[in-house]
Amino acid sequence: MEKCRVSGVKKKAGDEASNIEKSLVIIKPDGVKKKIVGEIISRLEKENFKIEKLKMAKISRELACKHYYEHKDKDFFDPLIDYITSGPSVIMVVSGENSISRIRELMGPTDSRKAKKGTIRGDYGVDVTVNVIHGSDSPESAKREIELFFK
Ligand code: RTP
Ligand code: MG
Repeated sequence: MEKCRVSGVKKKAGDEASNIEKSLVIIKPDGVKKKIVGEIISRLEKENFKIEKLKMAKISRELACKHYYEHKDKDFFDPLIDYITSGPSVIMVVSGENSISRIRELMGPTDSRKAKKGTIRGDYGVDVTVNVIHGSDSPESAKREIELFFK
């Protein structure tokens, strides 16, 4: 009998390029207070991202410190923890093609004052601290953060 020739199996167009990633996205307390939760989710969905998990919670100081552990020695750490725990946030697992870098593009840079109009931070952020949204910055961070918030 003729052997199956795996190399002869045709893949669907675009299969090679597929890189579906999961990202942890947080609509921070200022975003919830401004009533732009729907607007932000809509922007993600219009870019064909899938909302896999979603919950609303006031992040505890303990969880916030774990999440932002990499910044623990920075001057802005205490104000950052005060800000992220100041009210309810919306916490999501979002998936899609190259979602990590593409979501960070939609967000805009950390400093809202430097973010272009049309980005989430450019349209709704206040400054370098109060900036509406968090998105994972690497596959390793995404895995760690998703386990932290959705264990
Ligand atoms: P995020 O982690 O929240 O997605 O933000 P990011 O990657 O754009 O920025 P990162 O450097 O990781 O900083 C985390 C959050 O800390 C606050 N921050 N304040 N100089 C400051 O006062 C300062 N720098 C950063 C922001 O809320 C930033 O999103
Ligand atoms: Mg970050």
